[in-house]
Amino acid sequence: MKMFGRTLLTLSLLGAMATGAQANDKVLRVYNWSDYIAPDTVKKFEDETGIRVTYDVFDSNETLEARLLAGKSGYDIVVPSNSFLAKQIKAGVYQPLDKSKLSNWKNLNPVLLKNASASDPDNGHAFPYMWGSIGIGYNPAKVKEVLGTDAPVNSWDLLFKPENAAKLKACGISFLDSPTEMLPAALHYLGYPVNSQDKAQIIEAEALFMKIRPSVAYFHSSKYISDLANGNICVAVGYSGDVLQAKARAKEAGDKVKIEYSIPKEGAGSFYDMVAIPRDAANVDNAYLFMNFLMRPDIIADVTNNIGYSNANAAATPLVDEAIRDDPGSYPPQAVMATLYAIPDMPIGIQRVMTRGWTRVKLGK
Ligand code: N2P
Repeated sequence: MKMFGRTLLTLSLLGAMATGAQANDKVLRVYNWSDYIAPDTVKKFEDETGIRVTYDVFDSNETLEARLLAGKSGYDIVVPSNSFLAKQIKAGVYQPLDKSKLSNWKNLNPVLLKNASASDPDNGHAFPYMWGSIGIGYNPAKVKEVLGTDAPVNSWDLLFKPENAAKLKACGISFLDSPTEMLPAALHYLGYPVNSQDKAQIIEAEALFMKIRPSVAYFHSSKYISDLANGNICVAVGYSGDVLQAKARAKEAGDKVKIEYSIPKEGAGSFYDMVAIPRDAANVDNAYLFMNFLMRPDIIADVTNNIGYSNANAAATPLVDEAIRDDPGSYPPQAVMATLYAIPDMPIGIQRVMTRGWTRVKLGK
């Protein structure tokens, strides 16, 4: 009997330890783009589930990829762009999705799912979170001051013509720090395929950047939001929603600075950012809960309403603020959509060529 009692005690102790372990397991580690979620999204998830979230941010696919390929990233949820996804799936970086754990999958936009399936057949590893374009954020007053009223703000000429860039230097130009997104913009401008693997063409794209390099204040993929908003720079090549955030911040700060976003008439790059679970994630069940949470129309509409990016959730559209739905930067009209090209998925060897070229551009030699 005593023995039995002790066994019971042992069992209940083990039970308590297991519960304790489970309590510690109520954690989730998320690695997302900066400025890419509503201020209270994570807190709402924590309050509803009791799961504690560690939320870290990056601002380029290149940074995320380096973490993922090194292995043991420690993250349970990551958000690569579709242009990096296919390669990473092949490298075995992600777990296949168990859609039976994602009851809200039905809310996703089938057209966008189909588009995203080009990098992930049957959407087997990831779902689209937000999408956007890579265009030009600018301060109309300052641009007019240096280039006059005819400044080609609706064309890549604004920056790729060295004489324009040289004048804009006075008020500040920035580009994204991403070879895989910026070199295709130059290739496109030069009339080459955006997914060119021809090294001579890539070198020409690099040379185009070299010509305007002395006029560029910096290459960075998140700093431009506040710099545009507070008037420190006047033109930034950036992500659609980030420029819209700059516009909103400038407005909140007293409306002295005005910011606009333009998708150049020659066309611009577009991306889907995809939510996925790394192969070695430690908290897979919690990752599914978070994914399903992000697929809720009320949650994801609130994210869009805060960050200005279009989400990929059809059921959420009626909940998106009309001002955002009507903003051609967030939801471009069909004719503009037709000019967008997908940021290409480049083989690793070409990606390396681009990265080396980009390092030279940034160094200016
Ligand atoms: C958020 C940028 C996300 C869009 N700051 C780039 N994929």
